[in-house]
Amino acid sequence: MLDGITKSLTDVFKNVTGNAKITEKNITKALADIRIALLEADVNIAVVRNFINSVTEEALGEKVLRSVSPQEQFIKIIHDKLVEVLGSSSQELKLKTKDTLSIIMLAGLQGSGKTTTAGKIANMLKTTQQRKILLCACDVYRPAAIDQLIKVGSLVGVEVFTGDKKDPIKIAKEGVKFAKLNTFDTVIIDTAGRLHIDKDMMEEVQKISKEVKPDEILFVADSMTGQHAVEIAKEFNTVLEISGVILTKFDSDTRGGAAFSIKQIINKPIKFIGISEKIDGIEVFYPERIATRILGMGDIVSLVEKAEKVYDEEEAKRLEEKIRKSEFTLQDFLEQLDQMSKMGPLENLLEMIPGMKAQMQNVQIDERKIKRQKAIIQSMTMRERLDYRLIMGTRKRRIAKGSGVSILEVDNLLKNFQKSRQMMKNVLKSKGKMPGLDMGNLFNP
Ligand SMILES: Nc1nc2c(ncn2[C@@H]2O[C@H](COP(=O)(O)OP(=O)(O)OP(=O)(O)O)[C@@H](O)[C@H]2O)c(=O)[nH]1
Ligand SMILES: [Mg+2]
Repeated sequence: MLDGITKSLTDVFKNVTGNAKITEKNITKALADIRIALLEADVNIAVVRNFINSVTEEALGEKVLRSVSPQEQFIKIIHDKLVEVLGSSSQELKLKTKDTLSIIMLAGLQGSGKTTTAGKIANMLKTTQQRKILLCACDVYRPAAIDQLIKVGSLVGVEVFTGDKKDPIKIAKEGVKFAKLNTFDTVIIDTAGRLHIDKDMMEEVQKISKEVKPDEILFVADSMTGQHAVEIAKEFNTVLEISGVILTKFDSDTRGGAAFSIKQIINKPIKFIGISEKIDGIEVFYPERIATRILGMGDIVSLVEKAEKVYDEEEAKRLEEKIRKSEFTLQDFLEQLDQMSKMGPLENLLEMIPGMKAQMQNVQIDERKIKRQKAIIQSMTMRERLDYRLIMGTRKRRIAKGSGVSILEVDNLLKNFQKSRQMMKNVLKSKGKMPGLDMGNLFNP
């Protein structure tokens, strides 16, 4: 699974060497190679473009860690972006509690694995949640389809509702009724596959869905079909409220295109992957694990994570020292604001300073204000940033003009800066025991 892309990426990383920091020049080649690797893995072109852009942006703005190489840092960035593309976190089925009937409907192309997956989900919910499950056979077109579901049902040990074996919508409706009458808590509806997107068949799933209002409509996609699966998913997503995707045949030699593209293009989470033909061949989809598997570089990723933590701790100590000595300058403040725009580590940073956390609780961080404050400080000369006392009348006017704000705003920033600096110092002195301090001042004037 995903071997091709893993190998290409491994080769790319071998080539990102040197000890300088990450620069546009030394990653251009790597990014070009990654782009090719992703396209070869059949990832959607728009997804590839976004991926490369966000990696570039992140890599170039990255703080340089002393204890790891730029190569290692770069790998960590790729890893994090992969996780993001794949969906960030795992997603569970959203079912009702057992005292109310939950309905799951499966839809997808012919041979994508719907019937097999219906059995796998039934088995999973039965064994892990002790649910009482009814499988509902709504594929009346392929002669052996109903028998196949009956076989799956007996393998798992759950009942199968077949109804009149003629009208899929009626079967679904009656199946649900039957389930309610007979105290089942979950119905799983297996639908007919389509060779291509076919209007009548699409209407049929749409009708079933309208009739029984499933809690989960899962689009079942064969991961071997690569990007093609994304196009199909898009079509299904327009007629159905798809709640999640299941990628089957992940055990096969898939190039990964589907996994990479689906979440980004239709913005629906991949919930499970099928990993064998067997009834227990289903796994929760963990973006983090898949990314690590693709990169095959879990060690490096955790190494960089550790280094980042050390860096943040050192940074916090440095900051603490500066505050103590009243050396915390507007330039420091600007750097913190920069950090804050990147995923808000400032909070984390300040939290590490003893006693600071409690003071940070009511701080609301307003992006626009942060931007304006940054603009104001950026309009100052370095000398001014290092010593705010140099900023007098005419210089204030120049700064205000340079950053497109009023003089009053510049004044406010300076006032708040001084006040907050003193407050932070006091907090440190009293180790957080001083009540009533509002740290929000500095960030939220
Ligand atoms: N290796 C592997 N095979 C799978 C997986 N899921 C399904 N299959 C196989 O794929 C084939 C098709 O599966 P079905 O469950 O019949 O597919 P379907 O979507 O119900 O097909 P139709 O009812 O014809 O639309 C079967 O041979 C399954 O054993 C999987 O995760 N891994
Ligand atoms: Mg089937």
